[in-house]
Amino acid sequence: MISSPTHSIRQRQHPLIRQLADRIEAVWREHLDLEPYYLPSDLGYVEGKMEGERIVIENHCFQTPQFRKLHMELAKVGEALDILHCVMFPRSDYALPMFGADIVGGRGRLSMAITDLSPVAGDGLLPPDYQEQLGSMDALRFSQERQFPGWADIFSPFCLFIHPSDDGEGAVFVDRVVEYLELHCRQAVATVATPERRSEILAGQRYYCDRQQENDKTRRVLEKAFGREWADRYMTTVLFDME
Ligand code: BLA
Repeated sequence: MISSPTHSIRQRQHPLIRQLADRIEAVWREHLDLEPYYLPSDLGYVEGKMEGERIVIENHCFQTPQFRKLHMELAKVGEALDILHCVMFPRSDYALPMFGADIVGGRGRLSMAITDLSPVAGDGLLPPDYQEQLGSMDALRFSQERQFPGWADIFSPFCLFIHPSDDGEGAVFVDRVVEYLELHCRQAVATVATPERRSEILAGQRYYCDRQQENDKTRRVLEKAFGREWADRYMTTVLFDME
């Protein structure tokens, strides 16, 4: 395992993953006041071996006045698996939902794409402004929606979870991820802190992270390359950590 970047894996990712990574960073830069966020130094860039295939993980992190951590991760497992993972963790005095996206592809095709603005409020609902704006977006139809696993009770009714049938659908999906992200950034900078809701928000974020940590598919990829202990540390301190 090494932890010093040689060169970015972005250029070698599926074109839609590369494009989404660039667009996510552009939206963040346009709307938010970005400051660096430092991961433990051995976890920013990591390489491992999985059944003879090289796995490379590259993390990009920032913080802002509204967000404790903006995290985008690009991962590549040999030629078989390209992954983009992104989560925005609001500070606990901002009653904001969790933006999340996970796109998996490989061998030139996308196999899974999910994005959501997930509620963390005690009533389980998105703030009214979010419901209104998400509800007024054109409904999209994808040819193959995917079935949610059992742990996925954290997602909102606006969650998109699909198997893109081709790059055309993939591109429609990517555009919608960017729309969710822009909505979220505009809302976030207009949101007033509510420190009195801190314990409610922390409980909601804790529930979100606990459920996400039950994703065996992610865990298995990491365990095979880095072992059980490392995978657990990574899932609880990098992918889904708490304030
Ligand atoms: C599924 N996530 C997956 C899959 C892989 C990963 C390989 C299976 C793809 C498939 O079934 O076609 C892998 N994702 C990773 C890895 C990392 C990663 C290795 O981030 C990190 C190194 N997952 C998230 C976020 C969401 C999410 C933010 O990280 C949602 C907002 C959801 N991923 C999610 C869901 C599945 C998935 C719901 C399907 C799980 C299932 O079908 O059991």
